[in-house]
Amino acid sequence: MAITIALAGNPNCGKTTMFNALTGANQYVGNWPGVTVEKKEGKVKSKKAKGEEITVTDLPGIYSLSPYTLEEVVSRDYVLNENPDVIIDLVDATNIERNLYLTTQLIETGVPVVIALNMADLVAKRGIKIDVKRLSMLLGCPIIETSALKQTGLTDLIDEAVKVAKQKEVKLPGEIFSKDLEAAVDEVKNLLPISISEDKKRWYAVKFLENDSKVVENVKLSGAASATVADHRKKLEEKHDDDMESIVTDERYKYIQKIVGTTVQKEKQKLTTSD
Ligand code: BGO
Repeated sequence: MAITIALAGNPNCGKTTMFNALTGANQYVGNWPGVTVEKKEGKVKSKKAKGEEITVTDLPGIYSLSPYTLEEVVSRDYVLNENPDVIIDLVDATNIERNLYLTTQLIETGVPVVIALNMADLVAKRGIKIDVKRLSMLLGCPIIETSALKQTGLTDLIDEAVKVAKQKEVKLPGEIFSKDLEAAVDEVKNLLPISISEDKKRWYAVKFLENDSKVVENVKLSGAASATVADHRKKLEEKHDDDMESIVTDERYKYIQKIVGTTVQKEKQKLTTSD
């Protein structure tokens, strides 16, 4: 079976180092269609691939799947329209809260995600403790600790990605937002056209609530459905006294803080000696 992996992550999370470590010299560089953003693809080196034909597409480094930069649009179009078998989401474990913001969006796209918790060597060195099993359980996706620099965990990462790619069912995320927002997401899901597959509905519902320009332009809703979405948006904005995008961002960060609070013990504070 030929397997396609999308490699996603924030800028500076170690994606280039990881891509090079996985693919070695088997790389092809081009551009994403219609834009001057570099596209890199490669085949996973055979020792790690264990006989499978695995292609890795390196997505541009991004912080979010919003529609504001070319890099974000290229990444989300690839994930939503090209249907890779699995996303490897590279998370810089030394900067976990910021990196998990993208993770919470990737797991909504309906494409299975495996997290590579990268910079494991720095985590150990700095004495940061992460309950990986619990974090994996809370996020609902497998996590493999890696160091792209020291090339550790890479075979396990590819094994896990292949395993997940071969599973037919996608595990969708549990509740991330507060009750009222989750209820609105559920109702908007029911208004989406049948062209949107069940596993992608959550991502599109959130985007319709945010009034995401590209989604509104590309996915046509009936007049009545659009009015219902606008009504949900208005009620939530009034209740939270904020605009919808900020509400969603805040709630993602609150969710991340909650799960990081019970799974990550930050580095010990250095004691300063006063003289
Ligand atoms: C420099 N562990 C450690 N310790 N470092 C890592 C790891 C890891 O697992 N993975 C990556 N790095 P990119 P993006 C650098 O370049 O792959 C390091 O943006 C330096 N350079 O070596 O470029 C990696 O593609 C001088 O560090 O990330 C790189 O995602 C001093 O993380 C940086 C210190 O990796 C970003 C580091 C001249």
